[in-house]
Amino acid sequence: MKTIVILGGSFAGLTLAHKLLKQHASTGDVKVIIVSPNTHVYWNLASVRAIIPGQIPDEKLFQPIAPGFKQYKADHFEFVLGKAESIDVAGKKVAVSSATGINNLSYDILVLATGSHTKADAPWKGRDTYEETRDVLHDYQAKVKKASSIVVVGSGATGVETSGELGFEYGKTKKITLIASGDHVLEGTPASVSKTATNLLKKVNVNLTLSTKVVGDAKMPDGRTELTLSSGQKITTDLYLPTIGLVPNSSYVPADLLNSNGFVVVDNNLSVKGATDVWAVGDVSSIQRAQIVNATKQADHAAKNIDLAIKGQPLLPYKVGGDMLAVPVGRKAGTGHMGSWKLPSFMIVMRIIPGPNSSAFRAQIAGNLQ
Ligand SMILES: Cc1cc2nc3c(=O)[nH]c(=O)nc-3n(C[C@H](O)[C@H](O)[C@H](O)COP(=O)(O)OP(=O)(O)OC[C@H]3O[C@@H](n4cnc5c(N)ncnc54)[C@H](O)[C@@H]3O)c2cc1C
Ligand SMILES: *[C@@H]1O[C@H](CO)[C@@H](O)[C@H](O)[C@H]1NC(C)=O
Ligand SMILES: *[C@@H]1O[C@H](CO)[C@@H](O)[C@H](O)[C@H]1NC(C)=O
Ligand SMILES: *[C@@H]1O[C@H](CO)[C@@H](O)[C@H](O)[C@H]1NC(C)=O
Ligand SMILES: *[C@@H]1O[C@H](CO)[C@@H](O)[C@H](O)[C@H]1NC(C)=O
Ligand SMILES: *[C@@H]1O[C@H](CO)[C@@H](O)[C@H](O)[C@H]1NC(C)=O
Ligand SMILES: CC(=O)N[C@H]1CO[C@H](CO)[C@@H](O)[C@@H]1O
Repeated sequence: MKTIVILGGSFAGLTLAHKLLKQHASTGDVKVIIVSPNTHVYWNLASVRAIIPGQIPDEKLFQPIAPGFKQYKADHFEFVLGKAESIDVAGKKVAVSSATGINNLSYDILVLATGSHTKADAPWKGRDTYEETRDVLHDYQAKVKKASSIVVVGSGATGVETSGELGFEYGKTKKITLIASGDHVLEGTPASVSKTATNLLKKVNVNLTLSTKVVGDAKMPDGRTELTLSSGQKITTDLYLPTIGLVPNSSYVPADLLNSNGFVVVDNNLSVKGATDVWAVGDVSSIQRAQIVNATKQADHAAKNIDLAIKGQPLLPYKVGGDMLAVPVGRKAGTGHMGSWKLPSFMIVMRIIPGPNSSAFRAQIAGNLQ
């Protein structure tokens, strides 16, 4: 019996756990233990719309993890509500903090799937616990409702989507501003995609301030925020929503396994470089841009390779796919591209927020996806 410990209970970790459990259901030679501080998965892709009060109910944003694992034998699966604090790679154990204190958990195989968080306080990603994430989200919904001016900073997908959603809902009643350092939005995408996004943002009355950085932010006594711009101009806003800065959740990983940005370095088989029997998938891995599609693809692939490794067979190299991005702007339009092909708006609108209640999401979490 091999004990496989997976750290992180989100898209990558859960996909991998279900895959492994299905692969070994008949042989029963594998026990999967998930360690994660959250009891629910947060459909964070929809957070950009969910901060608008009344748009998406909590039940659609949070899915409980436990029901999906009821289908497996009790001695094949265990969920530990806790956080990895450190790894002893040579001794093959993880120190896990939980309600009962810190305990060492031994593994035969370890998978790092602890994802990332954002520098900003806004609920773009989950907090440690489900309750905390839900409360922060509710807090932001109340702030959005109360604000008469909102400044969003950063014109990557999250910034464009957030200001698009806010403009769609409040463009005529609140002052919505998007500030970006580049001279166009969605830098790195084909010019036509950036142009479409710009036009769509203007259509929903978003004030686009380009080639400008926020160099300072100060909370004022009345709760508003004063922003200092690189132009020297100072503006005050009721609500400041930065969207920049993704940080990998890797503080518990030995530093020699990380790159200079804190991502876990893997080889092309998704195995962690410099460690034995340790794998990494999802946002925490250095191999690809942090996207859910990549996270689940890696999880699928790692499940196959872990299987091959157990059997002592050659591993399969992971192929990094082509570039793709889909950015909804408001509830009725959007833009994006697949390689150099610009995606038509209707495809984005259908795809976006592929539904907190979409069958794919539910199946993923419930382990019904093949
Ligand atoms: C606003 C926004 C919109 C997005 N939209 C899209 C989109 O449209 N398409 C797309 O492809 N991607 C999108 N993404 C990216 C997507 O959210 C991530 O790629 C995805 O969440 C990565 O999944 P993950 O399982 O690797 O990690 P995460 O979802 O970050 O989950 C990490 C898990 O690890 C747990 N954890 C953390 N630390 C520890 C620890 N020490 N011990 C144990 N467990 C721990 C956490 O509690 C959590 O369960 C978006 C991101 C943002 C911020
Ligand atoms: C866990 O293991 C480490 C060494 O790997 C050891 O230093 C520590 O004392 C152990 N902790 C517990 C609670 O057993
Ligand atoms: C847009 O925002 C900038 C500050 O970022 C401000 O100086 C400008 O007056 C605003 N324009 C409109 C039309 O509101
Ligand atoms: C990946 O696996 C293959 C087959 O087992 C192996 O030949 C190769 O060396 C591995 N790659 C690395 C970087 O270790
Ligand atoms: C995954 O990551 C790669 C490499 O960073 C990137 O080009 C691609 O856009 C991402 N998404 C998909 C769907 O492959
Ligand atoms: C979500 O989908 C399921 C099955 O498709 C359906 O039974 C349920 O009512 C939906 N829930 C919500 C909150 O829309
Ligand atoms: C290990 C680690 O860095 N965990 C962090 C993951 O992200 C959450 C949410 O921001 C943080 O609270 C954790 O500390």
